[in-house]
Amino acid sequence: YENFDDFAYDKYHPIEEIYAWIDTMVQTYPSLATSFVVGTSYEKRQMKGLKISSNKTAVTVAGIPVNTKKAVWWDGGIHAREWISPATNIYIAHSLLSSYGTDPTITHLVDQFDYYILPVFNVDGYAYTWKTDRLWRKTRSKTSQPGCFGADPNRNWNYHWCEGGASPDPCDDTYCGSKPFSEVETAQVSNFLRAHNDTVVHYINFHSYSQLWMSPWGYTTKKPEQFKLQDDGSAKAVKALGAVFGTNYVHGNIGSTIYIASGNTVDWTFGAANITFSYAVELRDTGEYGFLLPEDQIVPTGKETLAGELALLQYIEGK
Ligand code: ING
Ligand code: ZN
Repeated sequence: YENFDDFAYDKYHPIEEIYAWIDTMVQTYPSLATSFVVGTSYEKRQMKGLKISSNKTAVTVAGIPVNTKKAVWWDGGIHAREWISPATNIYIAHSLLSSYGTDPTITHLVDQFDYYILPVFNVDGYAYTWKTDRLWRKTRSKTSQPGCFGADPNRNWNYHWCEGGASPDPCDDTYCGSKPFSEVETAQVSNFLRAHNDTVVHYINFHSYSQLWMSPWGYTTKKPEQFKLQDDGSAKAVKALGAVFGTNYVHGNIGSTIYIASGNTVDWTFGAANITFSYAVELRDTGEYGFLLPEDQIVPTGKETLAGELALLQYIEGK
C-alpha cells in the first residue's frame, strides 16, 4: 500500500491485508490514528489493533499530560469463521476517521472517547479459515488430545469459567480450555483491559450471525442489577440500526436471548473488569447465508451497525 486509501471495503481480506490497512490508516490520519499491539498469538502472529484518539480534551497536571478521556474497546473475529465481524470493525473505524471534521456527530463522539479497535482477535484461527478450513471457530493451540486443536476464546475467560454452555472436551467447538485464560490471546486482551481499567467504559465483542444486541449475563439466565441501564442502550442501538435498511435485531440478556454460555468475554469485562457497557453483538444474517455472508452485504452491515453504535455511544455519553 502507498500512502493512500485503496482498500476495498466491500471485500473480505486476509490478515496480512488487514494489518497493511491499519498501517495505511495511521499514515493517512496521523493526527487521529495509531496502531497498538496487544501481544503475540499462539502461532506468533501480532495481535494488532487501531487506536483512534483526537486528544482534544488532553488535560495537564503540573505540565504533564494526563488522559482523562473515557475509552471504548471493540473487537471482531474472536471466532475465526465470523468474517463479517472484522469487516464491520474495519468499516466503522474507517468511518470515524474519514468523517472526523465533517460529520458533526462523529466529530463529537471521536472527541469524547478514545477508541481501541482490534479487528481480528483470533488471528491464528482467522488465518486458518483463509488457508485450510473456512468454518474453523476456535484458536489453534495444542490440546491434551493429539487430533484436536484450539479452545473457544469466548469460553476461556476467568468468570464462571467452564460452567453451563461450555465443554471440557478439547475436541468440542465450545471447549473452555485447560484453565481460565489458557489461551494466550484471551490472557493478553484481558491484561490490556486491566491495564486500561480506569478509562474503558464500553466494550463490544462482535460475532455473527443472528442479529442480536446482548448484554450480560451469559453464564445464567439471571439479569445483573444494572441490566436496565445496559439494555436501554441496546434498545437505542437496534432502533437506530433498523432505521437504516429495516434490518431487525432482538436485544436482551445473553442467557435468555441466545443461550447459556459461561466463561464468555463480556461476562468477564462486566463482572470482573467493571466495564458497565459491555455488549455481545451478533451481526447479519439470521441464517440464510450464516457465516458465509456474501460480500455485497459488508457495506450495508457496516452502515447500519455504525448507526446503531453511534446511537449507543450518545446514550453512554449521557450516563
Ligand atoms: N455465538 C456466541 C457464542 O460464543 C455468545 C454467542 C456471545 C455467547 C457472547 C456468549 C457471549 O456461542 C457465536 N455465533 O459465536
Ligand atoms: Zn462467535
